[in-house]
Amino acid sequence: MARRDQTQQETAAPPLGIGMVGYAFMGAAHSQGWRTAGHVFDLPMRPVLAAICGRDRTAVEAAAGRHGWAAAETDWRALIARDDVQLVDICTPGDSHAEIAVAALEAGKHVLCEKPLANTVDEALAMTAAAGRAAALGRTAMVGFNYRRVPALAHARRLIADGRIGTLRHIRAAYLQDWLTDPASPLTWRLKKERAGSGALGDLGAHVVDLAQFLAGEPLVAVSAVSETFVRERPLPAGPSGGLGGGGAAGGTGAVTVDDAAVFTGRLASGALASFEVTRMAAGRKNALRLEINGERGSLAFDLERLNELSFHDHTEPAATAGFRRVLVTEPDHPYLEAWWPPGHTLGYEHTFVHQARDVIRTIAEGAPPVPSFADGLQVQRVLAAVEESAAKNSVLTPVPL
Ligand code: SOE
Repeated sequence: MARRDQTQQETAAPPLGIGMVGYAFMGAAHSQGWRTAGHVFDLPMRPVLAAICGRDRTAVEAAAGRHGWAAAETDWRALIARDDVQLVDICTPGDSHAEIAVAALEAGKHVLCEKPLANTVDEALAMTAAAGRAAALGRTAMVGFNYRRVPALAHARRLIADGRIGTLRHIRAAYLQDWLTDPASPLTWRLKKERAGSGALGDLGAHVVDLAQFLAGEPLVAVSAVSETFVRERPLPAGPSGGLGGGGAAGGTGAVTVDDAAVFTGRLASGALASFEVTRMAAGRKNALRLEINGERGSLAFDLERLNELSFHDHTEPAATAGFRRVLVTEPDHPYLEAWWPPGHTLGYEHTFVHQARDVIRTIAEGAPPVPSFADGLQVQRVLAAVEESAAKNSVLTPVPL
């Protein structure tokens, strides 16, 4: 691994002060990204973990110590106002994304915002407009679709763009988790519409919709959906939860106001067909994000639980020897792999956040257009809204006669 010498980097690269709002699961993952990126990649700016923000002083100070932040704030407005913060990283539930992002951009800060960009299309529109105004002043606004930074998926995007599987016909996507299978699992914020916007759809569907559009290089133009809330009442949680399933129950129950699962089909601009399944109730599936793309010249397949691998079938090869083969995506000329370990020494989930930090910093330093931009996040939001609209209208369901 081509580790950079810290002292040399400190003198060579100007600092970029990061201020992060939120310190739970995503806060921890992003912290790792900011901490590590400058030690692995040659970066034009040096990320400095200036301050982290959360409402509970004791908890946020503990998080600052654990994750390496120099200071802790309990008010996000105070975080934005700090002179040592040039980039605001938003890792809060979706209901606060728009307010924080717009305020940060208007204060002249760069912004990285966790997915889904917002809870509604209107919020995403306001954020995208603010990002447009800020871009004119040289500020970057990026949305945290971290799975674009899995080397195998970035490699798949390159292969598709290079025509290696030809004209696209199908995208098959599933994102399956199981942490809500137990009806006794508590009613955390992820199950409340006013906090999370939607359920498996916004949480997991946002990732696979973004990936489908990213890989195909074109948008979804129509969808048809069904969704379900299998467990409509759950125990109230004992306290705030940083994890997924939450801690214990407090006594009493409350209503689940989001979907547990959604299944939808879609048509891409080129006419290719796509299918999606997202659920947090697929018993035994922990973080199974699976994609298969079929083109007229070949196919690609990916499974996040084996994220160093990409399956590739070249349909132009003689049938006698053609077939899916496993490409181990750990070569130095694979995306993001130039600075990591020797071939075969694999990466994991957390590296996507290191790669994200790398890309954000390079984008800011180069003044390049952000990818994925808030406009990309808005496009995903529009797809999610269309899925919800279709699922709400049972008219899209054509009954099958018994
Ligand atoms: C929970 O389902 C979750 O943490 C998502 O919110 C993340 O975006 C995904 O990366 C892993 O699962």
